[in-house]
Amino acid sequence: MRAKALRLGLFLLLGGASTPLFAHAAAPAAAAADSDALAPDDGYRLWMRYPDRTIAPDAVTVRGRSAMLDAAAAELRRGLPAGFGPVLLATATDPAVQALRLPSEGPEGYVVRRATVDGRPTLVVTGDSERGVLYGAFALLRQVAVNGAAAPINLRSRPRIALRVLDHWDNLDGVVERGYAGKSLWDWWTLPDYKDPRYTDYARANAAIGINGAVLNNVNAKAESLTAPYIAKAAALADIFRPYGIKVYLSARFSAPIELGGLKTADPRDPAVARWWRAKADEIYRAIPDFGGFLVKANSEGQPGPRDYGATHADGANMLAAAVKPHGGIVMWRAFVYADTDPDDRAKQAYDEFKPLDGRFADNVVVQVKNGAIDFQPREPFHPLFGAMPKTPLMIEFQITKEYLGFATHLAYLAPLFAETLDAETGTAPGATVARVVDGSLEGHTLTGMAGVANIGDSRDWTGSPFNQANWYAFGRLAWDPGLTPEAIAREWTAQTFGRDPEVMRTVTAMLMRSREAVVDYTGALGLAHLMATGHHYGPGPWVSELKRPEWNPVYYHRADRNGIGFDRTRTGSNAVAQYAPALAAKLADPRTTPEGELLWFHHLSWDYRLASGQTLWETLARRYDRGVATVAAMRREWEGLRGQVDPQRWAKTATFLAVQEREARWWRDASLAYWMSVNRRPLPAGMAPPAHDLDWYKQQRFPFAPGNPQ
Ligand code: BDP
Repeated sequence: MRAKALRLGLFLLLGGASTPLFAHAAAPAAAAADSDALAPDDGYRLWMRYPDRTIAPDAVTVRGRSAMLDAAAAELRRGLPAGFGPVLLATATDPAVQALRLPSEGPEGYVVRRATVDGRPTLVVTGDSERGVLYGAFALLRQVAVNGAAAPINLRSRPRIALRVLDHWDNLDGVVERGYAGKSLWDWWTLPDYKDPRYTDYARANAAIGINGAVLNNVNAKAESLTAPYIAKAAALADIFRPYGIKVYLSARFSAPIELGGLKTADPRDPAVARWWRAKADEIYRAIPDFGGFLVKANSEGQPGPRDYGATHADGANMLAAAVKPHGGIVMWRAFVYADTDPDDRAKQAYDEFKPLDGRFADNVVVQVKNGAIDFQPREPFHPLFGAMPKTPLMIEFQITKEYLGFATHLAYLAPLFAETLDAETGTAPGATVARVVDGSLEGHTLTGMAGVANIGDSRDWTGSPFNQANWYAFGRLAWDPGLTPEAIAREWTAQTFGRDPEVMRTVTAMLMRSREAVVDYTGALGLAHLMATGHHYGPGPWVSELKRPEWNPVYYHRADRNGIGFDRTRTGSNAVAQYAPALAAKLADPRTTPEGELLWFHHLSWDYRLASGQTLWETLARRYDRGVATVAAMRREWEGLRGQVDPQRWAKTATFLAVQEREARWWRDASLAYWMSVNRRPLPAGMAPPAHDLDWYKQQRFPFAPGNPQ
């Protein structure tokens, strides 16, 4: 249903059914974008690969002056093809625009329409605010890149989610936790003096997809981020981002009053602690008047927090919220918690800790919940907190960087993963989906948000590979409108990134659309999770069993033995299913009514259990590994077929990475099968090739200095 309705929506959005035609003589020729589409391309321009011959500067007029309107106009002058125009940029308060009686799309929305202004046919880009105008300008550029300059233009849209935020897990020494695209984009050492032009390009790329916030530093935060020198550095970035509608936020280390303020405690109920944070917030707002607020990882994986003092997460969040409240700031408080002292199923712990706090958070706190209850795995059922805290705004957190889906080298388009969670029905009310919890429409919240852990670094193509750009892009587009389909987004991205050649479009979007499921298949299908190697998380490690905390070990998650495999989360096991709404819980309690892709997440089943297909669990699981490898091999062949149709630089990098992916998919397959066979003592299903090495060989693999794993 989503697919049909929304595809139509996109068609309309892109002007498919609009009547007025903005026809200009020179437009069709310019539609081909670059004159030299096959010139080597290092990927730096992302989805902003503008034509060589651009619009005459005076064909874009701006009414009103501000840095944001200037940024919007500059972008159009840089990106619209020669012959296009005239274009007028103005907010809805402008008398000429007012006279047109255009619809309002709210504080951040836009309208792009053809109209007669001062007797001349003009393309009007407008919105209630300058931010709307900015987004309208980028929407126009997208429309032209995707449909060509000659296509009809009649655009209007507004974001469904208020906070559309990238979380950078960037450390002050330049290492990016779970980053696979080089070092941090922020050169903290030369800031605030040197303002790398790249910071502006980062802001442009984000504005183009509607992202309006950036958390600059890692959730595993250092207190130093809150010292005067680092506040000045953050302020320099905020100044650069402001014209593009992006606010900066900082991750706050909860114990900073001790580390920086010399206090004896960080107890949120201690007045001296609250005073310290108020003074700190005042100091930040003096430097960054539109500072967004704090992101906090507390009492999670060793981070300090209110639980250290017997206070609750609400006590901690509310104390910080009070500090930023006078300035209009917010607190994004993460629900990613699991305690080393709690023997209960890790998947249950965040719910158990947070659900009782529903209704106890200040009105400028939003609780940030990962898409699933464990940790950004290739597939997880949606987090049971969605739907369980109706009185609390919940923002969703996705991981754009591919910590668990093959780092930067594997091609895995994540929009299907994001959409799968957003579309999931919570079962709390008819039509209740995770998207409707997140966009606030279900429970009447206006403080709404979507966060994505960024995959951006200082690598020339920003994300470590041309195809990883699609995940940054898709995150922004879904944060703007969680109803867009992954396929529609894939098509948009492909057109802007590789051009509109039909064969390239068809091949690339088909590759994108199958890629995530391939990763699920070759890393462990049917609801298996957390099977990766320790620490760096690179490659398979389903055998790992000796780590200190039980829930760090893959064996804790798969529970495979001679007879069966899977984590029993029904009443006979941890009963995590009971955290879902009753009807859904009942469905998940029975393997026959559990979605096959989540089967072993919820059930421990015999290797001989028969799936709906009639095949045994073991045979299905085993053959999925082959299917995953085969999909990657097919993607390689399809990409090979595009040789000469994509510029040589991006083509070669992608071809090499696909070869790496195929090799590593086989490695995952072989290592996993060798391990499962050592446990279940069953032969491989007929016709399947044996693993290339014995199990010990796979166990002995070591990868010192694998990226993304700060030491
Ligand atoms: C896990 C990462 C770890 C993060 C943690 C988090 O392995 O590096 O610090 O999530 O989200 O996925 O806090």
